[in-house]
Amino acid sequence: MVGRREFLKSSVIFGLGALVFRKLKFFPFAETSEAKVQSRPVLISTWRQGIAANEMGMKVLSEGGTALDAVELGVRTAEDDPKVMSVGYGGLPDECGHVTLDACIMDWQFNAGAVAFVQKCKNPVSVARKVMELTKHVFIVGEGADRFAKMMGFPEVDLLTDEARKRWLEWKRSMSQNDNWLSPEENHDTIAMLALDQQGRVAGAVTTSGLAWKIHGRVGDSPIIGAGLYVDGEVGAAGSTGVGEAVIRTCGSFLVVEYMRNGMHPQKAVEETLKRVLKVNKKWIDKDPNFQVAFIAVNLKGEIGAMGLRKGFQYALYKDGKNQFLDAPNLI
Ligand code: SD4
Repeated sequence: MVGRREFLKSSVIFGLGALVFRKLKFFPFAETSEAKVQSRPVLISTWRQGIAANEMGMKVLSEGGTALDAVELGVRTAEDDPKVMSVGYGGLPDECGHVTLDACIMDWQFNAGAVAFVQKCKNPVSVARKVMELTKHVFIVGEGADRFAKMMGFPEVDLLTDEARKRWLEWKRSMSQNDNWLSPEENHDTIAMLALDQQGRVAGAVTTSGLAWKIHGRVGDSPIIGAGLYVDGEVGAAGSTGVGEAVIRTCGSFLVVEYMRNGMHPQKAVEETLKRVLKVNKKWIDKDPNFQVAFIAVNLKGEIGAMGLRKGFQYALYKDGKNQFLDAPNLI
């Protein structure tokens, strides 16, 4: 027979075990003693359009939405704005004059969705979320992605605005042997957005029209899980902007998250990742003074990281009730 003392002891052990199991296994995002909350919620987004995205994200959170809702609706503000010419409707086209959009989204439980080479829908991030929530797939591209978007009820839209067409014609007219085709000078403003909500759930989204004047069919890092975005509910999230090829070669966002998993502060994690990007891509970076890559990151404590390879990377940070537009430090 089990004595009363024995029974109590095993109940306590079982109870503690269940608590640990619950926290680590099913609610890895729940607060643990190491992941003491610094400040929540936290929203961080790349470039100037990050301000509006964060604003929207905070509204979504204050109305009871999750981190995932916040990033989806946050980045849609850039997709919908034709003045943001590197994202969504009004984005600059490829060399053939076609606007092709890429996006992805990921939550704190390794659910992920992505679309690339979308040409008829202005909100690829929401299509990516449908891929994530309604299919067994992660990534749908091209005609299939447009077809899927249509099936999901997204209206078909002509993404090329007059302004974007004008810019494309000017580029065509001024093409020469020496022009810096695909130079990132033209190519800022992909939006990557990360959110840590009040409950400690972390999520991210990235959406872009990619590098302007790219070869028809080219896809960059932005919709690639692990490159343009990575989220781990036990660790945090990271997202990127800049020359996608350089980020793909290093699995950039995944690397940032892995560095954080190994105990690095997000700022150190983005710096170490940029060092890797520089090492791997040196022959291209040395040749082009505009070659830019940048990362943002957040961990479960609400600590953030942001850094560009070169000077000029800016980001928006909503933290402690303030939405600020900030200059990030640079590596070189
Ligand atoms: C791409 N990473 O397609 C994107 C471009 C970008 O800021 O981020 N521009 O490679």
